[in-house]
Amino acid sequence: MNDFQPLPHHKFTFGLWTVGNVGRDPFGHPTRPALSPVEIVHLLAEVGAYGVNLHDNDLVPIDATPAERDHIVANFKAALADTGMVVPMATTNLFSDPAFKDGAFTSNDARVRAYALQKTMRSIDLGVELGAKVYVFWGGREGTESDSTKNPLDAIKRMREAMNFLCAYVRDQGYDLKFALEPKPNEPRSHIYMPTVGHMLAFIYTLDHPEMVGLNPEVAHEHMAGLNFTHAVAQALDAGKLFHIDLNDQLFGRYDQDFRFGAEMIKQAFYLVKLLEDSGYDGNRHFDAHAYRTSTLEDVKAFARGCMRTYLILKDKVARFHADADIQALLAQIHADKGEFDYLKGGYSAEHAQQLSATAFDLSVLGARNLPYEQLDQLTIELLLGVR
Ligand code: GCO
Ligand code: MN
Ligand code: MN
Repeated sequence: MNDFQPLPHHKFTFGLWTVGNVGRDPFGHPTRPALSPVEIVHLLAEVGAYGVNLHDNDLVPIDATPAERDHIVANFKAALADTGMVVPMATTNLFSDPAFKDGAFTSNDARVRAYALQKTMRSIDLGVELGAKVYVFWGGREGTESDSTKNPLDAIKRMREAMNFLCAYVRDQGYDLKFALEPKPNEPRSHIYMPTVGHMLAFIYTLDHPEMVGLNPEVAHEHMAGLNFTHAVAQALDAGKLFHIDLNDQLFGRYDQDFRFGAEMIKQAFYLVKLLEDSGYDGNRHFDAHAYRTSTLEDVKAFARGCMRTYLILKDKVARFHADADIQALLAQIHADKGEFDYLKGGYSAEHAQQLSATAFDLSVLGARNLPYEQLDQLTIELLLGVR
């Protein structure tokens, strides 16, 4: 009997900012009290998470003295030791302070760009001290409202220079750390540079050390752009660049919702879990989501449990999909292949080209094939609805 209990090997993680979200939105004040980082570690341990991720300032206030920093970090490490929680990922807050109102690495102001680099170096040091192996970059302010204000070519160049500088810093320190870039199309800027997984993937190959840099795709961000998230993740996996993943849920065409994983688009969530599980992805499953603004503490815990439980239920559905005789029979029918074109798997050769040129294709036969996709999709829906 599968009880859908989260276990450490599932690698379920949450950010301090996720279950710590106080319910503030652009129209209203917080609806629940702030929890301290130590309280959040205990909450996450209680609900069965494996790890906790953080921005530098989720833990250490931006104006803390070095002594205050050391004291806070020591308390946090004690909470990790008490609970067995780990810190697999860390990141920098380059968006809250008004200094970053026109971006961090892409700001028009060289002083802001330099400060962003310095802040990130310190935050990388903190992340490594806490054990992080993945360092995320989400450039929420790296964009514009008006393109009169910034030349996009300058912005992309500045972003590249920043990544190259920080990769070199990590190498120079001898840190065992990879970077994961997180694209988002908009919010909080009207337009954010390199807005989707595809854009960011292309950017990575322009860096000095592309082998150190991969992606942190997020469900909500591709959905905000109206894109198929599973296809985006597949492209990252295919390139060997899925270094991390942010799971949540989000309807197309809405504000940045950050809902509980699987809360809205259950079919898309199923195909995503199927891809992650079938591909053997062994990184963290990080939930970058928060509870509804209407929730109080008990409901925040239910939110966190719900993210993990839905993932595990969908993982079970994936196993049922693979074991379902009717589904597998349809797939076998769809993929039936007499092997007459197996020679093309060997790629191009002059003989293959000649053989192919000499082949006659009967388009009426190809066009008349029965593709039982309605049947297959209905069986998938019935499986998800729990009647098979
Ligand atoms: C958002 C982003 C952030 C980042 C976080 C970690 O839409 O606000 O998803 O939550 O993931 O800053 O880099
Ligand atoms: Mn997001
Ligand atoms: Mn995110």
